[in-house]
Amino acid sequence: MNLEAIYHIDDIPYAFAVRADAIKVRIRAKRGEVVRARVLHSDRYVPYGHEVPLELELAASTAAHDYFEGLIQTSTFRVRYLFLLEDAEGRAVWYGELGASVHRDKAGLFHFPYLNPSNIHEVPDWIHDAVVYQIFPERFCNGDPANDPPLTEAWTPEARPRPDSWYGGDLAGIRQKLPYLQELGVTLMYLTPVFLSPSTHKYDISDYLKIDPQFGDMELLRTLVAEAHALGIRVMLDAVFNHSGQEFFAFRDLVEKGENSSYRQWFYAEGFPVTEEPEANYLTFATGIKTMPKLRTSDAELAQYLLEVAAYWIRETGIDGWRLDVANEVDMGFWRGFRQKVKSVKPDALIIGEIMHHAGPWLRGDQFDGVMNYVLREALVDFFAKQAIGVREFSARLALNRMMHSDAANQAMFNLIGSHDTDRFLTLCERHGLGWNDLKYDVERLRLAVFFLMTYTGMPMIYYGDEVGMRGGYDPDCRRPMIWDEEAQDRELFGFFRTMIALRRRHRALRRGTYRSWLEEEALGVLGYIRDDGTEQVLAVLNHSPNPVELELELPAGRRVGGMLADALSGAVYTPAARQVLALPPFGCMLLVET
Ligand code: ARE
Ligand code: CA
Repeated sequence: MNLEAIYHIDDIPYAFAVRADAIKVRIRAKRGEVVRARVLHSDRYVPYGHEVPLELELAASTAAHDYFEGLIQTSTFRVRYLFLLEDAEGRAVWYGELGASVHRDKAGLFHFPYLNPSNIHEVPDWIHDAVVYQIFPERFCNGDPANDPPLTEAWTPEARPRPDSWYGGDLAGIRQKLPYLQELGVTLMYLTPVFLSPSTHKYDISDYLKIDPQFGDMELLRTLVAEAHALGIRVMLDAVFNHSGQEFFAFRDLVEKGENSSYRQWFYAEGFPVTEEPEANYLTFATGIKTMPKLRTSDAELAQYLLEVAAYWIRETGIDGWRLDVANEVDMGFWRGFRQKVKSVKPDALIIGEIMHHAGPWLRGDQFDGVMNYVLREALVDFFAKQAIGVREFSARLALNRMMHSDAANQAMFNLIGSHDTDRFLTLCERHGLGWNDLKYDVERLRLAVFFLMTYTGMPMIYYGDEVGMRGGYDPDCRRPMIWDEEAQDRELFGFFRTMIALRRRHRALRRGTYRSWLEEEALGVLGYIRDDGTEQVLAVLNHSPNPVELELELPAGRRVGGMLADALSGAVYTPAARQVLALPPFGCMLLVET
């Protein structure tokens, strides 16, 4: 056995509390080597030798590793454990706090000393059922021409925005389109910033306590939230606390009073007087973005101000959470206070960090619930849009992404295929068109990605307009005004989004079940996986190739239910049989559910 590959630490994501009386443990080993994995556990204070064995399940695999996991129940909240791994030849290795050994006594024991409530990464229960819709307010719908900015351009499907184009979208427009969102089936909308700011994107905030008049006012936001709630749709706003805009009162004070400003500690002035032109002598977002002076969130006074802002909008308008801009560059101590504040005002508020890379340090339960899952998006783009990786690599990348986090964090991810910061997915498909026999299959690959998103673990997020086939390259092209003209929309695609959302909402296993890879047919390009919530099992199969495939497949071993299976998409019914022949068209998919 490859001892070098075995890994476990008594910390997230290898050991974490999942409930008041249970912890999950994971252990990693070389792929294909361990045929049986067990954890032996007991209360920390019972004499050695009284440990209870628990069989671990193979939860995920990457090219190099297998991950096994299991749930340890504890009635005393004190857990001591060690692993026992066996290979195909029956050789056994013990693994504990002292490392790997063939002698149990030399391996030592891991400890989960006490399961205190604060060990649990608590996420709001409603997130499991959420389907998210992201809105860029300036571009979603213009419901009130009276508040349009002076240079508002025509809202047409041909519009191609520049960084400073205006189209007049606003809160009144979002309000008008609530029935549309309800028809689509989404249950949470996330709006990029709506506060006073000179730009179209409003990430350079002038006043954190005021809605930009181009969008509406506080009263209108309150109405929008109330009406959305009445339709079962929650609302999240964007908190931009990494930096302010240049017009923010505290920054103006700093520029005016320099060293003597009471807000000196709120920013990072590199010299005095503070100058904005031609070069900024203060730290900013990214490099040289002088419109966005960086905020010193480690400053207690500033922190208190911003926490009040966060609480204010929840109290005043009833919003259901915050998406946090540039979340990984803000002080972590600030985020801990933020979580306490937000959850004290609204215990089931959702906190989502914007982190484009691995986010483990922020997802330990003391800062965010989840993040915008750009790591997943990269895998979806490489697999579905670019066709740059095969089934096994895709599955491995999903696995690694999941195994880096606790279950709660995985469930609280905003799983996206695109956003206001990326190329649109359909455009990426087109750019990487296949072109075989003039069959491009671009929309089909978008559909397949959506099929995946709606059947995967975590919250699916739709970027406005993707559901009607909108196109667009990188910022600002991905922010074209929403296409409302039904003639110009892809209605069939809209129907597919709707169907997939409805299926997710109908099948609890798709929302709350475990995810297990089931088929990885590299040569055929077929991926199959199982979602299982303990009472229901749903099997998803997708053909990631331009060829029709027929495959005789073995239903997963240990299937609890022997009933008939039906493809929830086509309605085709399969009689129970150990082996089953399934046919999938190019880029086709099926969702087998029990009937
Ligand atoms: C403007 C231009 C862009 C240009 C950018 C940077 O329009 O073409 O690329 O400046 O020079 C907001 C506006 C943007 C605006 C920006 C600056 O929406 O239109 O862009 O302000 O004025 C990193 C951060 C991540 C951040 C992205 C943009 O880690 O947090 O950059 N995303 C948030 C928001 C943005 C917003 C801001 C931050 C600023 O979602 O909309 O921009 O408030 C790799 C890196 C990532 C990097 C990413 C950039 O993946 O690893 O760390 O993200 O590229 O795409
Ligand atoms: Ca308007």
